[in-house]
Amino acid sequence: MEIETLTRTQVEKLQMSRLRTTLKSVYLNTNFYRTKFEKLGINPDSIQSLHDVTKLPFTTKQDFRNHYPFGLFAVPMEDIVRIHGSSGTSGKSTVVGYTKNDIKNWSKIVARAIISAGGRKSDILHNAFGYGLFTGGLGLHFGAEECGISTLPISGGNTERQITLIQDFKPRGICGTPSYILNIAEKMEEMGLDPRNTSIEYGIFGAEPWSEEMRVILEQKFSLKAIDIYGLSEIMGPGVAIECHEAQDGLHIAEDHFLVEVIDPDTLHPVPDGKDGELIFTSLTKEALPIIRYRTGDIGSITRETCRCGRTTARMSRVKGRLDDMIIIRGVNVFPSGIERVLLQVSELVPYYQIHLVKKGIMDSVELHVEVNREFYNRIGQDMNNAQATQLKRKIQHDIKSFCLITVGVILNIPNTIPRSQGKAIRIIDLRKKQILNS
Ligand code: DLL
Repeated sequence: MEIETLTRTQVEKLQMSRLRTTLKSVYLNTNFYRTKFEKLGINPDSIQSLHDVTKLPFTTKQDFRNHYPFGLFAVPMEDIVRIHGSSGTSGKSTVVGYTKNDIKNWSKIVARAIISAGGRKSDILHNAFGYGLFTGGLGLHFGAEECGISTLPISGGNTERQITLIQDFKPRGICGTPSYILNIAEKMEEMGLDPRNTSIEYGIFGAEPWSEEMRVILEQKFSLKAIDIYGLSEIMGPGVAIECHEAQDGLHIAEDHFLVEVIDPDTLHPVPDGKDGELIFTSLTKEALPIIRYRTGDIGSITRETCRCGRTTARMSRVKGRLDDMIIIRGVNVFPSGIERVLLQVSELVPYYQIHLVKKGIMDSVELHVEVNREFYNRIGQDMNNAQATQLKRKIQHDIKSFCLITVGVILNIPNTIPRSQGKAIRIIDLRKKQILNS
């Protein structure tokens, strides 16, 4: 697509003109941004180049909560045609809205993303992202329809039925959270089916952090190409960025709709390309909910080098983790994806795990709950206290210490005991407050 091969000057010219329109809209139509701008002594004309964006205020999840439900909308409710929201597990849910035009743009962005992943008009796409308030299901759905793809709105859950439909309908593509797609593979294996024998050639996976090791497992299990898709409801939903099937080397950002920055989350200053920091997005075309410098809490880096596929759009790295999920043990910072990378290389384990944060006296510590595979379980005579099991625990502790630099407790679980995900996997269970309350 032409827009994906513009020169940097052309991209920036387009972004600047769209940013101007967005700034005028938020200044005129939302009390929230007008007040923020006035406090900083700026107005839309203060931004004369893309370098000036650092003068603009940030927007945070808390701002969404403070203006729950519709306080950040820049158009009257009669122009809103769709509302989505987050699950609200960590507070009041985040509510987002779309005009007709926003939905059209979003569909086009996701259509472009599906093509980038290797999708074609003649495909059937098995869409196992959850339908509902979550943007995953409907986001992929409208994009796939925009491509002319036959879209199966199966949503998450009811895994045996998903397997029947995969066998009967023979989709070429599948999408869902990586953890749920893994769950489908496991169920197929339990049923005596080989996931490698399905018709599926590509998978579009995202909505949660996942590692290169998880990619290898999914690609081998299903014999497919696994493509990473990124997005967040506050900015739009899935499709903000996606890998290309040609290179699978960084996620191409839809730069005609979103302006990306990377900052140091402590100093809030920009960091150079290639260096990790917090990803910040500004929407450039949204009508209902234009957002300025949203602090995603997601850690990654960007590059503006042309990709092997020929696209010139800026690419972001795989998200390493969310600031909220960062585990800090005795001054060492670790993301669950770092722990995942180690666990997924241990051949005696299945790729399911949970990280429990607990208090040992006054110290925070980490307990890794992992699950052994059936072969190992049978080999050790189903005795989780025997010498081989103890040796395995020590090996995992050692590997985690070498790679993540933290000491953890390891709890081996018998097969089929760690909860399987139907959508976004819950990796971290924080038991520290509970322990304090109970003590
Ligand atoms: O998860 C939108 C989405 C749906 C993206 C389907 C991709 C596919 P939220 O529920 O608002 O929206 O959650 C957004 O999920 O800030 C990241 O922390 C995380 N996330 C999303 N995609 C990825 C990814 C959707 N590919 C939050 N890798 C984001 C890592 C991701 N984390």
